Amino acid sequence: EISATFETCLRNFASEILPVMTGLLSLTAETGEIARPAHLIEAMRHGLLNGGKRLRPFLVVETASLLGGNRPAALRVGAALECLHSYSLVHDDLPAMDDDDMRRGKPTVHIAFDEATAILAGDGLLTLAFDTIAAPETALPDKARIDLVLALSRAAGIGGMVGGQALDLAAEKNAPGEEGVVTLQAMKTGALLRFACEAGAIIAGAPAGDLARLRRYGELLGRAFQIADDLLDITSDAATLGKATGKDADRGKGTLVGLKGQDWAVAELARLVDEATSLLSPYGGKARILIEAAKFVAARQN
Ligand code: GRG
Repeated sequence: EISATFETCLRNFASEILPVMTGLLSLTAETGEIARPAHLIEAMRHGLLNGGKRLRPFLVVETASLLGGNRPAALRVGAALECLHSYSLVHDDLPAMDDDDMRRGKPTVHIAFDEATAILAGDGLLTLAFDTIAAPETALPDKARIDLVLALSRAAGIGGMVGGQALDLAAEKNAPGEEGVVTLQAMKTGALLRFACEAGAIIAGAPAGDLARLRRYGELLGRAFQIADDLLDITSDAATLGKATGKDADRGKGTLVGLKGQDWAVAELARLVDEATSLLSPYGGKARILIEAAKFVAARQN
């Protein structure tokens, strides 16, 4: 089960990261900009600041902290990653993709504004992520900032999230087998979670061994996140049984839970948490919060 202390930690963290994200959307002298379209900024604020668990920035900051990284820098990199994650949600909700009206308990950006503005707000958030990491205010050595930009480009790009989304859309016509599902999920949702954990090691300037260990931890977390997400879809579909749409009925087909069953999924979640726990054992008590994070991801209810 999830510890109440961990949930409090995550909520407190969400309050800590909020002003950092808000700051990214306010005009500063350094950027040399003359003007910004106010309605576009409003739409970006709507997509970025309206709730969310802030799990990815939490992982950046906690993995950096485990390895002695600079906290203000980790907060900025975490905020950048949340900009990129929020962009993916804004675009995923568009009529051409998942066509959702609600996100994080509020109307989606294209409902609250309009479709063209939602596309641009997503583009703006994506670009802002890289601006934020590269900017000198992210007080890290040049090498670390370049490594972060490169790692995030790869996690978010054609070999990562965007490629995974394309495979997912293709899977609607041509159902993939187990291996195909694992690959597409590792790309679509796993890559950003893995980046979050490796970012902490890059920020801390950690040795290759720690980097590899945290990448692996991020991979395990990504798998657990996706299986938990598939289980949540099934339980939420069961809750709305009778008024299920065609889209709802399709869910589960292209997932590991759909292919291997709920009992397998529950056992696999426990196995992934165990593997994450032993992976982090060299760090002793310092890694406790990351072990709690793995348990939270496996057992989350939203
Ligand atoms: C449109 C380029 C593009 C990519 C979309 C990540 C993604 C790819 C789409 C999101 C669709 C979706 C609901 C995937 C399931 C996993 C997921 C990313 C859920 C949302 O993440 P949470 O639970 O959300 O961390 P919060 O709101 O807490 O940030």
